[in-house]
Amino acid sequence: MNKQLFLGDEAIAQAAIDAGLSGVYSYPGTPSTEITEYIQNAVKKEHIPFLHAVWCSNEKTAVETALGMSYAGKRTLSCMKHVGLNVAADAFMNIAMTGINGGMIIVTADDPSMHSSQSEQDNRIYGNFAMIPVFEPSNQQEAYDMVYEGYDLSEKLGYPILLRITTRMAHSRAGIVTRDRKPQNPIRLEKEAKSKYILLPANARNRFKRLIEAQSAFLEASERSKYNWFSPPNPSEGGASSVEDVGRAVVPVAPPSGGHGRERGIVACGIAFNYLQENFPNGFENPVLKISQYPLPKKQLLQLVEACDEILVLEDGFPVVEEQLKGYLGTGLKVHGRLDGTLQRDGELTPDKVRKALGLEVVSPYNVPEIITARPPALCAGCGHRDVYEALNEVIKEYNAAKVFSDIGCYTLGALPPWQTIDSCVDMGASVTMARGAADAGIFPSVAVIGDSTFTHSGMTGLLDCVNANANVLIIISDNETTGMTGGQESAATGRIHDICKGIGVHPDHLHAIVPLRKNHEELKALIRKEIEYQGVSVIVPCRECIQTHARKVRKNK
Ligand SMILES: Cc1ncc(C[n+]2csc(CCOP(=O)(O)OP(=O)(O)O)c2C)c(N)n1
Ligand code: SF4
Repeated sequence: MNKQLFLGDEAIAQAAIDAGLSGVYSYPGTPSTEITEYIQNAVKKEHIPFLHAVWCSNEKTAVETALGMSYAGKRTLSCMKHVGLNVAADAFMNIAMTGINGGMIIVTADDPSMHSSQSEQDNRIYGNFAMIPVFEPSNQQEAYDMVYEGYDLSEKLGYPILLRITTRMAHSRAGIVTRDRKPQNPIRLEKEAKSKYILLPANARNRFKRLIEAQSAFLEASERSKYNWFSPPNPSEGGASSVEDVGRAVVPVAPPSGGHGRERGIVACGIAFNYLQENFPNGFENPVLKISQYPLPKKQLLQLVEACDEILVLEDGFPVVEEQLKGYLGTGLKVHGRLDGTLQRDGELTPDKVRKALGLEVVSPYNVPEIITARPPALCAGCGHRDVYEALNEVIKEYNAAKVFSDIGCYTLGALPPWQTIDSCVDMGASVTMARGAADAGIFPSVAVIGDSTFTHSGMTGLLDCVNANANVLIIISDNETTGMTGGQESAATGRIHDICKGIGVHPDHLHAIVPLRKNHEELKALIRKEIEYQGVSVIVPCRECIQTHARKVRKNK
């Protein structure tokens, strides 16, 4: 038996390698980034042949590339943070129509409580929307097993699987039992490939019918899944159940106490099951339905409903299951959870919140010592973004109504003191497009500040719109030659940002490169001033490597 300590992200990565992965295609985003990084490191360390581990320009290109590998019959993975699936959604929804050939798993790492995100979003809804199976592990070992076995299921069903994890699952460690490594699939093309992948209306209608027909197989897979199980009340005791009752149960169940029993059943989804276990280390007192695979296992749900008058739904994220239960189980059954206030509607689920929802006293053994105070994030000393904001601030002060639309990356910290330069940060690429819209509305000067990775992810098309419209905007691409915010992954167009802008059609007279250093402060200010005054599209590319990425490279070379 090989047991190793892994982060949830690492367990997923190792499982994919062990399952015979041929390609991981991703775009970085906390808390998913470590999956792809782990595979990249493993490829280097173990010299795994024919395993591609690649950062793509964005999540959509990543998922589509993964589909190309699956088309050839090989196993593939694509990982992203929750908002990344919004970017990949066009591909994602249509892959549910085409189906797959080689096994395909798409990982969405959701971030309830928004520890490092601009929105809270539960991507189980995307799985439901696309009508494909969803896995939601309750612990890291399950995450490993689900990925290891998930490729077989994906190939058997002919559809991709969405693996949904949350921040705690991704970033906490557990001992993982790993399994034997399988060989990669050979290239294996399908006979009916054209009718499957050419989604012309006639084919697409057939494919959608197939997807609808496949739902019964997905439901059967959920109902038979070892990751979903119902622990019924023991009929003779009138309360708790025994381990034997649940077949694959992983927790012993204690005798009933204090009048708890069959009247209140608990549905615990994904990591919420883990939190429930934490509160009942000696076994559950209520009937429990554990759910880690979707579509919802109807058979087990009906068993739970028969055994209980009320149901408490524990899930980390949106009230996805709670809403479905309220809908399809009809009236007469009380369903509690995030919708009726038993649990807080927003924010991450925690063992203490579960405890409170169960009506138990919350005693937190961990108090944060007073000496620890909150420290707001800040740009590193010596960061090139600082030089950009210092110059920009001095120039825009000369105008009454300047607006600076920004984007997502380290440079978003320009929102905070001492700079407080930026007026927006919405979604990747929105700086350029919002600046154009505001300019159209009459805002002057209308400036965008965007990072290099964000620019190649989603800013380039917006710049083309600006060029086509000859919008009166100044776009500053603050190029630090890396994807700084997520830990310094390579940026898709390092060394080529200037040429890309030229290719998009920015006039060479209004396209400038400069090194953002104190000694160039006056020159940068003069450039900004000059280009604000130009009536049309101007782009300034201040370019200096992120000092953290640079320091990492130096350490590595030593
Ligand atoms: C759709 C989406 N994907 C991924 C992320 C995670 N993310 C936030 S900023 C960023 C890129 C930052 O790189 P860059 O634009 O070069 O700016 P830097 O942090 O280097 O200053 C990423 C990948 C996100 N917020 N949204
Ligand atoms: S990590 Fe790099 S880009 Fe981010 S603040 Fe630090 S120096 Fe600047």
